[in-house]
Amino acid sequence: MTPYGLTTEQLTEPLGLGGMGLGGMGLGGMGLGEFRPRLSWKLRSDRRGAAPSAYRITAARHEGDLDDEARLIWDSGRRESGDTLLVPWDGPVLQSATCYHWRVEVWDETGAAAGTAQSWFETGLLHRDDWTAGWIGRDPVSLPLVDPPTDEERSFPSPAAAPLYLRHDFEVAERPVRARLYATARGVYEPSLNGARVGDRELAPGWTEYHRRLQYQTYDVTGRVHAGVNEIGAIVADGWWSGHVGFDPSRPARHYGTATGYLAQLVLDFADGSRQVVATDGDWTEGAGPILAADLLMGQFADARRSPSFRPVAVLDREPGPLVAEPDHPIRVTAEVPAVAVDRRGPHRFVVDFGQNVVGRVRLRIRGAEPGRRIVLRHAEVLSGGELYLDNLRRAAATDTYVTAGGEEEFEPQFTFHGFRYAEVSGYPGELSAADVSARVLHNDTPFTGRFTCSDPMVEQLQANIVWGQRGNFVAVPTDCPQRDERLGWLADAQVFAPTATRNADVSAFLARWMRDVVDGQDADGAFRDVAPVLVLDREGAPAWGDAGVIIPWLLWRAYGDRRTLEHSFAAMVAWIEHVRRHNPDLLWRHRTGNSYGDWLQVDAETPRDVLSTAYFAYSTRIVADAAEVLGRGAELDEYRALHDKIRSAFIDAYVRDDGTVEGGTQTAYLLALDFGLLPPDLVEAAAGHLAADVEKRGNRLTTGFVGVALLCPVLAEHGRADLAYALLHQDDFPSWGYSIRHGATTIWERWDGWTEHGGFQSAAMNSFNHYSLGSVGDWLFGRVAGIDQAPGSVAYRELMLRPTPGGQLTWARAEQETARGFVCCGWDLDGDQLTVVVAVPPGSTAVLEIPTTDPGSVRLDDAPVPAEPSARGATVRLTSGRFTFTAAY
Ligand code: RAM
Repeated sequence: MTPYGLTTEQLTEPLGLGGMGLGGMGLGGMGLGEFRPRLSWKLRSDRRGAAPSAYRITAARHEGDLDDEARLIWDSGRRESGDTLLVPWDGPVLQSATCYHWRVEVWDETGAAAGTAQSWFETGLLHRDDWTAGWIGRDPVSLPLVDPPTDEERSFPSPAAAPLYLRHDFEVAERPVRARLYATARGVYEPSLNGARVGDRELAPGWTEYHRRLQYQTYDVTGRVHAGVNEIGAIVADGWWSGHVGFDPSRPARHYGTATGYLAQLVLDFADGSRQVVATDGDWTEGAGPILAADLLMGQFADARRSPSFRPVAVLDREPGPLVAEPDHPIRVTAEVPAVAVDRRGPHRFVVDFGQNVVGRVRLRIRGAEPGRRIVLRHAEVLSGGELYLDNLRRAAATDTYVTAGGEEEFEPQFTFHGFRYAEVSGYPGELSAADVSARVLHNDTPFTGRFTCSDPMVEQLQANIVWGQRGNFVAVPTDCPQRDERLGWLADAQVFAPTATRNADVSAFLARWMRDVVDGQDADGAFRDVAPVLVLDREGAPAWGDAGVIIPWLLWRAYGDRRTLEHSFAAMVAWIEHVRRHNPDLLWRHRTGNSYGDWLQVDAETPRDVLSTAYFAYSTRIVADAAEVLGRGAELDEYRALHDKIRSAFIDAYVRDDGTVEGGTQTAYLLALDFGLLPPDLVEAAAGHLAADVEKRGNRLTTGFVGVALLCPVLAEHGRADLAYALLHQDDFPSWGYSIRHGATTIWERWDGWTEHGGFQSAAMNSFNHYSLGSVGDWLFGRVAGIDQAPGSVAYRELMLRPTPGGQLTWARAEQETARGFVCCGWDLDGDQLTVVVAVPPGSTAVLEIPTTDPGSVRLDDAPVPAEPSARGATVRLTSGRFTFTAAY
């Protein structure tokens, strides 16, 4: 058995780590006590039954010192514990800007030493006093630097708001042995050193509730600073700070501020122990450069003929403000998708098809253009009549313009992003070849650690569409969509999709960071909002929307063992329940339901809003009680268990009849009542029957919207109707996942009827082709089709419940997940009446495997008979860790 995959605060070898306190202001989590990052490791073994029994963590300032007991700065000693997850740093108080190496040593269940692994993390600037930099920017009263705007530029802000080009020369006597750049912006920025870009982050510092928390980034620039004169610089564009965000047309009001700014500090350490700090101050210069306008929604305008001219900056602010170290995976370009077709549409005009709806931007190579040629790129998710369909982008112009300088050129905008499968390139000189154009994909670079495969290409396409939807919408915050003038952190979308997201990728740090925005957005009455960060929709969140504030911290605990986010969110979770209770003393949630969206975008059904709201009130209350239990808060546990029981009784009295029908009679009404455990036990079967009957009477078709759809297949399968769940999965008549795929979808559509044969496009006012919400079925593909799930009460896949479910037209299916504890796999394969089941359980975990066999006596492991308990679904086998291949009669 060996440890591997070491992380600090759920990140691999993070540079520039600081504390995170929920809602906490201040640097590095100041005010929340000392910063104690949490250390984790995974385990693997070739031996069945391997499990950890003890661990020891040692830490040192230098890697080599880990071997020298006398030089350790922390030695946990041998701890008799199987813990592997999020063990808090217990060494000396951490210093700013310091690298710490740590090693974990593990013992197995026999007490034998089982190997070691090591890793490191480096702290950021943890204290206010570490910052000497001031905010710099453009003097608001200075004259515009550039010519009056042309027609193309008019859709952008005034030239005075052109991106800031910043520059400063500094001298050093010798090469530093270590150099770090700490930087952030009011806007989005790209730092540079001696003429070359620093780092590979995109759209830094990301988007947070800026007035509460602004993230700074740390870059290792050792080797980039030389003796003599060096030049440090940056470009800063509007981004979320002062650009167009969401559907609020009042951009001139600016959401966070009227002007962009930059704050940076370069810390140079020399061999003799001396230190030099180069910080943003009044000595820097600023100017306008080739990028004359850049906006997340509108696009970018660059004139390559221009070179920046510089003048003194204005010092905007000497206080750094509520800085926090970047706590999660930054946005990066993670893939480059080649053009699959380039179609010439006229002189200098081409339509490019990338074959995949992506989020990012186009990279274009241009050869031999005359200086001053204007090349314009427009983007669309779909075509209409062979041309770009732009209406559904609403106000998002998504247009990039490049004015050539001549010669060999490459253009890729850097301060914008678009959602597109197609791009129109006009003004291009000569023939555009597919080799000269590609789509660069960007998103928060969460490690994609899950894989689902099966025998049906259509279902595999569904999984691919789900993953592309996740990539495209985990950009800075979990967004509803990436293309139109919206791109907001909608709470319901995030909570219905989050379980699926945790299957596909390690989104632990990403969602935990966003939860702080959700909590910060809570109003004084305890209401979470519909979106976070809060920019629009300034009222209480709707049922199932606001509830994300309760559901996601609980999910992060269940999926990743992140107790701290649960702890830090707990008061806010309680306040949300109290907000609903206060305004609904009869416990039916009918008041203060915000914009009450109901089962948003349901088809041919209308789930009563109060049924949905009250079900969610009960569900969230139960989670709060469960969370209280985990956190050892007895008073709240009793309080919210009792409240849950009362809400459930009120639900039954108001909405459930003796024949098991639920008010409204819709699929979603039954799904909520069944999945949230709201029905009297003796009516469960009848209610499940009504649900199945509704699906059947519609010819195996669904009616569910955002809220119900996540529960549809799981609940049917749970109640003995896996056949119907599969019928829905394979359905390709309207409405279904398969319908969109049959019509070319490469991402999940916002609406079942985004485009139909009978109606064409849905209203352009709201019709995204890249919305992940209806992709929440992905959790079921992993959990039940392939069969990886965890027992109730299990945390981070410690007690696995493996339930492979052959069915539908599938002959095999398999899921793999690199969980926080290690590798988990479950797959099945049907060959005539012989079933093969392959599973992997990581050290320290156990599993209950249900083998769906017709004959429990036929179960064999490694070709030898193995005792299996007969069970309702066939046979049950209890497993410790290891890899196993079973066969059984089917
Ligand atoms: C739409 C968003 C989002 C949804 C809300 C109710 O505008 O795209 O997906 O949650 O409405």
